[in-house]
Amino acid sequence: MKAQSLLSSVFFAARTVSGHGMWQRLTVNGVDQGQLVGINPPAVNNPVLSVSGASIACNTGLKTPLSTTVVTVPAGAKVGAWFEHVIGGPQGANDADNPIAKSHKGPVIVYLAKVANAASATDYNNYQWFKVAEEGLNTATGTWGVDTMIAGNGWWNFTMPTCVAPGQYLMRVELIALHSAYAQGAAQFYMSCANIQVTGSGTATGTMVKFPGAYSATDPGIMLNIYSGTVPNNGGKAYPIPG
Ligand SMILES: *[C@@H]1O[C@H](CO)[C@@H](O)[C@H](O)[C@H]1NC(C)=O
Ligand SMILES: [Cu+2]
Repeated sequence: MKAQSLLSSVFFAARTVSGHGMWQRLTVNGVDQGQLVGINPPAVNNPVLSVSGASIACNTGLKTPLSTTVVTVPAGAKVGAWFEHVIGGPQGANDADNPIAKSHKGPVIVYLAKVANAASATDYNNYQWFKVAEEGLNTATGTWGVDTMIAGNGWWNFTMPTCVAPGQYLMRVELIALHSAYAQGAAQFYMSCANIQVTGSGTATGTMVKFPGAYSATDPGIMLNIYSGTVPNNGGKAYPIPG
């Protein structure tokens, strides 16, 4: 009994450390911009757990030196966001937790914040963010944004809306893992921010939020039990995407 509980706690610890992932590469209209180019993920793949701390904006413990490359994204472009288990991927087919552990069900959400100079923009908590893309739960199939990303070998793609006004932005791509979110403070937030220049003739900006500020620990999309028995389908109910 003792040995068994020790074994299961070791197993649990290993899962906790190894199951995470992070966004660390992007493509624009199919053109690969290169790993860690124009994008600043954390050095370690641990999730952010507090929605009220500074880290909820663009993560913490960022890999250095920060990339100052600014990636051009035409409004209307197809953008690919690539998640991997750790920095230094791809991890190969025998890493069952690449790009992230399959238990990590939840949405993928993309925000932009207008900045004066994306290459040097690090005042993350003071920017005004608006949402440009999201994928939550498909209640018909029981699949989440994370499932789309895993099925795409780490790629989660979206279209930059044509209406986005040209200029320099930080682009925040976020994955929220909800497997433990039945407890307050246990939803796992995985995000990185990229430096981009949007081109085009759009004029729009969306509804603005700040990080921290956009989320509350008890939001219905942040503190919830997604399981129906053992099935992580939110009981077939609509999932309210945060933000
Ligand atoms: C998503 O983008 C990646 C990288 O550009 C591409 O290889 C992949 O085919 C795209 N997936 C879908 C479903 O369009
Ligand atoms: Cu995890």
